[in-house]
Amino acid sequence: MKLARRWSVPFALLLSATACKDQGSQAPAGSGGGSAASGAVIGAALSLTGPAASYGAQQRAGIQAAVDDVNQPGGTKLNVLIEDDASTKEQGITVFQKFINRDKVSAIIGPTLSNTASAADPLAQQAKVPVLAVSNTAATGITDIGSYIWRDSLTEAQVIPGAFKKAKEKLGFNTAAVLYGNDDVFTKAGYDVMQKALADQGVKVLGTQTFAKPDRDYNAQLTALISLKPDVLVVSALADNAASIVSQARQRGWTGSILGGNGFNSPAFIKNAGAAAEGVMVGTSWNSLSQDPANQKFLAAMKKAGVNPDQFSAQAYTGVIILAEAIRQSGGKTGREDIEAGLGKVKDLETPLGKFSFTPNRDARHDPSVQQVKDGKFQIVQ
Ligand code: 1QQ
Repeated sequence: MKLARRWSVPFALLLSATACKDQGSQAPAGSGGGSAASGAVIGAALSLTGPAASYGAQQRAGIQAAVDDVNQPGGTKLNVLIEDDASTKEQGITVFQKFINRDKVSAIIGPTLSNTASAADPLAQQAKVPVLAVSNTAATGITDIGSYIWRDSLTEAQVIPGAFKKAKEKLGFNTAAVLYGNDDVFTKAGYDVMQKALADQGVKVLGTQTFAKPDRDYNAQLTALISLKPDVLVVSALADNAASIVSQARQRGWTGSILGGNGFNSPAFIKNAGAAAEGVMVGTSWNSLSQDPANQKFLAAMKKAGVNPDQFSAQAYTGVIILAEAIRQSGGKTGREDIEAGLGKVKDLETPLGKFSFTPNRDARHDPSVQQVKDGKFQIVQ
């Protein structure tokens, strides 16, 4: 493990890319956040192992690229400590405790899953440490935890209704069958939003089945759903489960369309599902085709890092940019309360996600897009 660089620059937020490079790197002892002498330290709780690891790897790359971009001479300097939340509530709590009490971070990015956030965020709220979620999309139960919890990730409720509307226009369907994970805050919340969006668009749900994250065989559920002869299959799942579900549906002879939720927005889903992923449609927070200079800068940074970017790296990169802006809005002060106050002043910030502001409830506000898998890649649906 490399130690984070430290500068004695008053009011500079020290961002060290080196701290991000080692998976599961521990905080350098004594690198407490928020002191003027050492600059501020930001903790990032990311799923580097477990079922959400494909998202965490992209998030780490996005944070690292943003740190390099922000950490220019004359710019805000940040030191981001990355820890593995292992895709679980328990490890998420442990990492948050470490960030809050030992590292004394000024703010926390993450955790990756809404499921983990629902358990860990209350600790930060209690300790008055601002949290910026960069991938939590459960519509309720995240920013509702309290005034220190913010997010730059659009919720499923902000993305799915529009995505399903566009899918209906493009694909034309009147009936659906639904499969969702019932042991995860995000997959359950996504299901609630999907059900409402289908009803609002006059789509009849012929049947609903559930699975749990450790499941690997979905044939019983898929056989039941396919026998109902729906026009479309709708799935709320994390990327690992999603890839197996889509593959097994195709193996069972399903040739119809498949609509996913945010869990599908990972190239890992396409890689693991292979040809079975073709045609899958999903709403997304990130328009990869955006010509906005902020997105072009992000794409160039990821290219330089040798990483094929996705929505999760774009949102994580944006998280760092937002924290840097919050510090700028606070006149360069990096304490917990300074960042909290600065976040409240972030408005119309140019980011890879588009012009970004927070809603009064500290949720994200920017335009979503829709993408579809074509030729083994996500392509933006115009
Ligand atoms: C959540 C999600 C996951 C699919 C991605 C991290 O959106 O848990 O809220």
